[in-house]
Amino acid sequence: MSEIPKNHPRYLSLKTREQIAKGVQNGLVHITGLIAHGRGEAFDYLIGETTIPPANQATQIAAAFLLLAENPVISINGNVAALASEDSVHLAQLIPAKLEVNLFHRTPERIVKITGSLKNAGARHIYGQTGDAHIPGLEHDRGICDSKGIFSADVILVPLEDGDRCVALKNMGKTVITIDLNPLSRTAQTADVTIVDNLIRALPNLQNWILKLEKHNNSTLQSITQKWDNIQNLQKVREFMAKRLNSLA
Ligand code: PTJ
Repeated sequence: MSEIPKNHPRYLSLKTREQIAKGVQNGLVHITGLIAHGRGEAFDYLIGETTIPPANQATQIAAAFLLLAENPVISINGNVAALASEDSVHLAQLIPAKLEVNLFHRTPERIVKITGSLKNAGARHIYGQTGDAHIPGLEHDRGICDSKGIFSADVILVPLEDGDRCVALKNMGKTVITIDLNPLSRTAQTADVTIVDNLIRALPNLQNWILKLEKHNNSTLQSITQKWDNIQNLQKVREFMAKRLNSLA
């Protein structure tokens, strides 16, 4: 990998890109994860590569849902492991929540590598390694999950998810939180809480919201979640993008 000078104006973006490319080389990231990342970069450009107000609001709501949950699970795929193993593990410890490897392109080798990355980041138990349950409606290996993990989760955080799985999880009656830079994706439209932000900003922000909200009792947290309207928040994101594009035109 080439050395990126720290004073490069696009240092963070380039460093993140290198991390994903390295993830492909070391087997964490599926080759199509590069395409997913590129799409994410394009949308990040549109919001100015910063956490915009509606994303921050969605992150606060996500924290409230995760704190109220009885069996919260964070789903980990290759891109998430490559970009944010440490932040994912830290978040799981704060909530506390379970971590489960759940892959679109599932192979035993990738499961071992992603599990290893989470273990190196400090995780003790990682669900999803063998999988003794199946998400109804999802064909083949994409539906493999653990009965004590995703299968029985009440609230699930699925960063960078594919639309099908989000719909299937919703059909199981779960509260689905996603982190997706594309506000138009099927996942973004289907989830209960959509955080339109880069994973690498959203996870530390989510950690901060957990620390702020954990002092509150359940009825206060419930009153926050009850008022939430995800469709309206996505509208605010699109308006932000449109205004920003107009101001630059
Ligand atoms: O590791 P696997 O096998 O489970 O595969 C993972 C990928 C990401 C390849 C797979 O789930 C996939 O193909 O996803 P999609 O359908 O391309 O959706 C990924 C979404 O994440 C897109 O809407 C991107 O805009 C968005 N995205 C990409 N990078 C980021 C992101 N959102 C937030 N932060 C990012 N860094």
